[in-house]
Amino acid sequence: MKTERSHELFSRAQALMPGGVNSPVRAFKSVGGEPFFATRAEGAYLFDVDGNRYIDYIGSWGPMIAGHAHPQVLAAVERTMRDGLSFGVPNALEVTMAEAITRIAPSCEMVRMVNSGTEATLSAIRVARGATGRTRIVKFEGCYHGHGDSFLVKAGSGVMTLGLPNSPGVPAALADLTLTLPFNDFDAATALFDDVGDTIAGLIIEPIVGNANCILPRDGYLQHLRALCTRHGAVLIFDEVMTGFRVALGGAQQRYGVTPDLTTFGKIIGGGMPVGAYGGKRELMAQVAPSGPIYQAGTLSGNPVAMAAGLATLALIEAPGFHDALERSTHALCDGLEAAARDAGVAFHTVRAPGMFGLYFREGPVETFDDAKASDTGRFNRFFHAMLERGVYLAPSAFEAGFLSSAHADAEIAATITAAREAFAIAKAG
Ligand code: KE4
Repeated sequence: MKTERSHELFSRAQALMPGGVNSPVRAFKSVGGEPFFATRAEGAYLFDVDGNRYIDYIGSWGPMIAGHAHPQVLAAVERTMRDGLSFGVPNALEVTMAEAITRIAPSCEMVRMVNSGTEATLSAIRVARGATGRTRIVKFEGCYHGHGDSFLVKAGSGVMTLGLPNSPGVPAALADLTLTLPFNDFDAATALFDDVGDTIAGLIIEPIVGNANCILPRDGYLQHLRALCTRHGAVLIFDEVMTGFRVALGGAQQRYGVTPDLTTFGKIIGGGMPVGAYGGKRELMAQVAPSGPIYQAGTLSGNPVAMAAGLATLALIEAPGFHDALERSTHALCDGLEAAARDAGVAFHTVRAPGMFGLYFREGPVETFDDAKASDTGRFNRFFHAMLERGVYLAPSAFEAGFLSSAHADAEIAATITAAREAFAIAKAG
């Protein structure tokens, strides 16, 4: 596989940007080797500077649920940008976006647009702290909520990928206000709330964990956390930056029938442009400036071009049957990979949710962070590179989820499984 031009670009990049990238997980640190540099993307495919084509199971880490460069999204961007790129005053598309989010996720009576998932989660815990007057937050080991100081405690995604227990630069006084729980452990959650529940401002969770590989909530677990937060007056925050609009149109809260007090969004609602959002109960959101004292702001929040890209993407995924089809293709992919692994005699397990999946080189089930960590990362890394050489781009970390789009059709899934048959043998050989 030709990699000369990517190599040359990466050499230049490393002298100019930390690790040669603008986001750590892109650097291939945990899987080894060097990242490829993309030139363009279309549908289910990425193309790199050396002329290689990949079936893309990352989709820019979630936004590209309708496939890359969808004509309707591009047309909306082109149409909108001709009237100006940013106004710094309200524009009608912000209202349309707020109407769409509050309609699709009715737990959000009010919403505020921001520019990233990190901004959304930072703001949500500030609202929880401001509204309750309490200071402690609860997060879950392995969950990632962006790079806000309070979240870089036993976090997942790139923090875990790089094996960073917690990040330097986060004052201990602040980190001490973040309590962590093991995901899917009912008793640990009950014990913590019984002990200090009345000091907890908010609990933030990925309702389906997508940043420690992929882990589903056990039956009743989200309901259990809902009851604990209600009983102790803590704000329940669903971080749906990844799951929102993906695992169901209304996200994990619709799929599991649990209503959070606040929800954070990102990725899909920007359609590839920088967008995040947070929203929830009116009594909480009304406390955000300028209607209330809890401050949060952003120069480009609600940017018309970003709103146009997000709204065009939401219009595509609201099509009847969109998520059913996405769920079917996710199962087809994972069933095929598991069959290929069985034929190769490799211990392998997949965790699935509509449009997202986790690959584990171990027998199932995988229901906790410790289960996820017991996967054979050496085999994953060899599998990753064998698949890349065969034109399939998986998450460059054993601790990330993969993503499908509506552009991943039978042909792409069949080609992926064909590549996997060889890649499993290579992974096993060591
Ligand atoms: P951003 O600030 O990266 O837009 O969103 C942070 C975030 C918040 N919450 C959840 C559940 C998330 O998954 C993320 C970001 N996801 C990672 C992928 N694991 C983004 C990829 C990256 O860091 O480059």
